[in-house]
Amino acid sequence: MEKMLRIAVQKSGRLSEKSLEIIKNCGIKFGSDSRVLKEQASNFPIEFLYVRDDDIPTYVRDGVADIGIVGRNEYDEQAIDLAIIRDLGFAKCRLSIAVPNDFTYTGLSCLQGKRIATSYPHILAGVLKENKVTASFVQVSGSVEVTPAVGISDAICDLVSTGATLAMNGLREVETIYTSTAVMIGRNEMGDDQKSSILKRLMLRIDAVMRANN
Ligand code: PRT
Ligand code: ZN
Repeated sequence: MEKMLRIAVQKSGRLSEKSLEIIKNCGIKFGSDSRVLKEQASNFPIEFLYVRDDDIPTYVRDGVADIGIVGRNEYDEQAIDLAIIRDLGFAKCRLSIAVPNDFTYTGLSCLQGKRIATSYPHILAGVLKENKVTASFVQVSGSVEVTPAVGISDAICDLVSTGATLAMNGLREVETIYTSTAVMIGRNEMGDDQKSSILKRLMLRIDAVMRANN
C-alpha cells in the first residue's frame, strides 16, 4: 500500500481557507465536514491534520505531520529548525511596533526601558538587540492592542494587515520590523523515500497552481 504524506493545516483562522484552496486547485479531492480533524484525500496519497497554527511547527518537527502551512512569523518565532519548502505568498502581514497616539516617537531608541506587549518576544528581542535597546516584555497571546489602554504596556509589537485594529484602539504604527506570508514547512530530511516522492508530486502541482495565479 502506498504511504500517505500528512499535511498539517490550520483548523480555523486566517490561513485555513487559502491553504485548502491551493491544494484543491491542484485537483486533490477532500473536505467532508469541518468537525473532522483528520481526513484523507480521495485521489492523492495525502492526509490532512487540522490543528491550531501554533502547534504546526512542533508537529512537523516530531513527525506527527510531514509538512505544514504556517505564517512565517509563527515559524520564526518558534525558531524550530525546519525547512521552508515554499513561500506561498498569501496571508501577507507585517509585525510592527505601535504606540499610543500621544506618545512622542523618535525611533527605536526611545523604547529604552519601556514595557512592550507582544506575542512575538523572540522576533522582537532580536530586533531590539540589534539596535542595542533594552525593554521589558509583556507577553500576551491575543488582544495585544488593548494593553496600553489598560496601563500594562507603553507600546506594542503585533501583526498588522490593514491597520484598522490599531486605529480603532488609539494606536499608531511607527516601525515595521518584519514582514510575513504563509510558508510551507517540512523537516530538513523527510527520512522516507515514498513520502519524498509524494511531496515532489505535490509540489509540481502547487508550483503550477501558483504560476497560474500570478
Ligand atoms: O486558533 P489559531 O491559534 O489556529 O489561530 P490564531 O488566532 O493564532 O491565528 P490567526 O488565524 O489570527 O492568524 C494566522 C496567521 O495569519 C498569522 O500567524 C499571520 O501569519 C497571518 N495573518 C495575516 C494575520 C493577520 N494577517 C492579522 N491581521 N494574523 C493576525 N492578524 C491580526 C493581528 O494580530 C491584529 O490583531 O489581525 C489584527 C490586525 O488586523 P488589521 O487588518 O486590523 O491590521
Ligand atoms: Zn495561533
